[in-house]
Amino acid sequence: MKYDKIAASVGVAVLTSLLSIPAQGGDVTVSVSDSQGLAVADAAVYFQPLQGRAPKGGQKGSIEQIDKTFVPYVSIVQTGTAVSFPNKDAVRHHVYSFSAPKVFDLKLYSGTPSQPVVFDKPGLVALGCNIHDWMLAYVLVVETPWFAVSKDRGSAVVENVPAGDYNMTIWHPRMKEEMMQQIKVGAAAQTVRAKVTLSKPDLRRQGG
Ligand SMILES: [Cu+2]
Repeated sequence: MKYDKIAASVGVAVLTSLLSIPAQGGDVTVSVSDSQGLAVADAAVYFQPLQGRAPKGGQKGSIEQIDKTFVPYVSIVQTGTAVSFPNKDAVRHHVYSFSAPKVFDLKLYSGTPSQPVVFDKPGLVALGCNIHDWMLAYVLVVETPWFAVSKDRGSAVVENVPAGDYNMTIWHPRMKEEMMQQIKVGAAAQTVRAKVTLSKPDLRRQGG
C-alpha cells in the first residue's frame, strides 16, 4: 500500500457514533484513515482502561513466512503470548529480533520451530531474517486483551470491550509516534474514526 502525499503536522480527529444493539461487552470498530482520508491497514489499536487494570491474558499467535515475507506484517499481542513462526517456504529462514522487549534468534529452519517465542514484556519488537534482509515485521506487545490490527479497509475491530473509559492508542510503522486518545465505551457497539499521520517511509523492500 502506498501513501504518497503526507501532511507535515500530526493531525488527529476522533469521532464517535453509537450504532448497534446493546451488549455486555461492545465491539469497538476503529476506522483508521490518513490525512488524505485513505484507509490505513496495519495500524495496531489497543485500549487500556483508565480505572482498574486490564485482565491478564496471553494467548497463542503465529507469524508465517510466505514468499519470503512475514505474514502478518503487524501483529499485536498481550504480554505472555506465545508466537510460533511457521515457515511456509521451500527455503529456510533465520528469524531474529534485537528489540529490547524481546531479543531472540531462531536459527536457520524449515517448517515450524518446536519452541514458540513468548513475548513477556510490553513494547515494540521488530523482526528480521538473517538470510533475507528485506523481510520485516513488527510485534507490538501490550498489557491489555483489547486490541486489533486494521485490515485493508482501515477497520480494526476490538471485540467485547466492557463499558468504561479507556486510553485508545494507535500505532503504525509509518507513524512517528503513537497516537493516544481517551474514549468512552458504552454497552453498545460503536465506531470510532481516527485520522493518523503517516510521515515515515515504508521500510519494506521487495526481495528476490
Ligand atoms: Cu528469510
